[in-house]
Amino acid sequence: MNFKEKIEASTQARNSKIVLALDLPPQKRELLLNKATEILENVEPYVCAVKINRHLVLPLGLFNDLQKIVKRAEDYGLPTIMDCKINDIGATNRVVAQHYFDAGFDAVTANPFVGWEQGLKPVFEAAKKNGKGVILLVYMSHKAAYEGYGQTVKTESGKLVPQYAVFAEKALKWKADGAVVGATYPEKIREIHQMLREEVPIYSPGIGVQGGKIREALNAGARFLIVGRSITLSEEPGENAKKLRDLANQV
Ligand code: BMP
Repeated sequence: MNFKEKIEASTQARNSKIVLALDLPPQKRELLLNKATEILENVEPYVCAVKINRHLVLPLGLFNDLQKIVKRAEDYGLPTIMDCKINDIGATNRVVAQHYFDAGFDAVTANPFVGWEQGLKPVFEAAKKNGKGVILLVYMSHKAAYEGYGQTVKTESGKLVPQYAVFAEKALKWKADGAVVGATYPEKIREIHQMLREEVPIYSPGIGVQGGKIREALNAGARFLIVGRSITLSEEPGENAKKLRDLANQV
């Protein structure tokens, strides 16, 4: 099973489109590990995957305490995504991706801005070799996203198009396992979904704290909803994850 099939099977089996972004603010290493583990335990029945960011990798260490979290997610049968937004020369990208795959992650995120040859090609090759996935950034959720993802660029044939349309085309051409489009821009999700259709599922972060709405994101074509602080910083992460899952299932 490739990553796309793996997360699709998980979303069906668990009846959830929510990807938990297991992000926590800085705190003592031991507290952080305990808190992250506790949240994962409570939230696990209501999500289809776990996304980990440098919030945990930096303080816990990839081949150190973080392994306990990755292993636990795996034991629950949850696919894991390392949100490393790979963005360097190919030789470096290959090493970075390989470390995350060796640490047990099922997929990595990457920035299509670096291009293919000596850019992301080695990442896609490493993913294929290891049976892992690559999810590309297509339009981010933050306010300034238009400055990069929204700028007008000239294609090789001289046509003027938005940057995100070029990235969506790359996602199709490179057979990416997913495309990140912010829930804060449902109109962009709609437009990008029309290009990607069911071939490349849209992962949509920015729900809750950043202002994105579950209903709008799903109606526009998002397949998965990435949710962090609305769950991780709440008094009852499990209850909140359940509410968000149920809300998503009503759409
Ligand atoms: P939150 O739900 O707390 O806003 O967290 C969203 C998560 O998704 C964070 O880990 C963030 O780094 C990530 N993310 C995002 O918010 N917008 C993007 O466009 C891409 C992301 O990876």
